[in-house]
Amino acid sequence: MASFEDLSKQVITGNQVKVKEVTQALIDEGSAPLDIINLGLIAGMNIVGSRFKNGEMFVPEVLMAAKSMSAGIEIVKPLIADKDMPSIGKVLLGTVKGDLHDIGKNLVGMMLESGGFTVINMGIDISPEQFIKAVKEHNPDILAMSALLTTTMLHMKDTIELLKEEGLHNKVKVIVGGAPISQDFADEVGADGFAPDAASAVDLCKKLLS
Ligand code: B1M
Repeated sequence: MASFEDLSKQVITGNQVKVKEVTQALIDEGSAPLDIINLGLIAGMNIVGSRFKNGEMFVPEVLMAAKSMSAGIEIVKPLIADKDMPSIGKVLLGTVKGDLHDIGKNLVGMMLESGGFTVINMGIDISPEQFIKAVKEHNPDILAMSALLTTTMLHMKDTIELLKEEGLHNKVKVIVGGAPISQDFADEVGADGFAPDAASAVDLCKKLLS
């Protein structure tokens, strides 16, 4: 019988084939899709994070773990994203300039989609100018920015300032998130909200639009 522990272990070792196998087995055995993500895939990635921090794992291994986690998520995703659900709002999502981390941001996008939002995922390394251009083009209800590095998080502030300069700040709500981001930081840069994780991001977006 497949287990969440086994799935975490396969993520840690970066074994994409096994991650896919165990993910599929958990689905077949009736595990809830969100449990597979939270208790298996993310739990494994969290361990990778602390090992990376302690110098016990290195970038190539972390990348393999990240790829295997994404491979698992791709299998679970169709089970929780209900494309037929009417959209309750449009969210423009991206990782800020200079930042290549996208696993958490993609998870936020996936959860928002499953929560009924239309998500335009711009990807990584998005400059303030690119965000503004996309806001003008897509007219989203919410601009959602992710940052994982203390060196890139200040681009959130730059983007919000540019939004204000362009007279767009009243037309779109701004939310921020990512490991180094806090409510204090969000307040400081003038964001409308902060969410510590993907599930909270969905609640926050719903609250901001209600
Ligand atoms: Co990077 N990295 N990394 N890395 N990496 C961190 C972030 C780090 C904390 C590791 C460490 O030292 N402990 C550290 C940052 C230190 C700091 O600034 N304080 C770090 C570093 C230093 C670096 C490099 C500089 C390393 C180097 O080259 N020397 C480099 C920078 C590259 C760049 O971006 N320019 C780098 C590179 C990489 C990889 C490419 C190898 C890879 C990224 C692969 C990818 O994303 N495609 C990577 C990874 C995987 C990590 C760790 C290990 C894991 C990140 C992750 O995916 N976590 C990470 C350590 C850690 O976080 N424990 C680390 C799982 C993911 C589900 O969580 O992204 O936090 P997370 O998202 C969460 C919440 O934060 C939140 O919801 C998500 C899920 O609930 N959330 C939001 C995220 N965005 C949100 C937006 C919202 C709301 C919530 O609203 C808009």
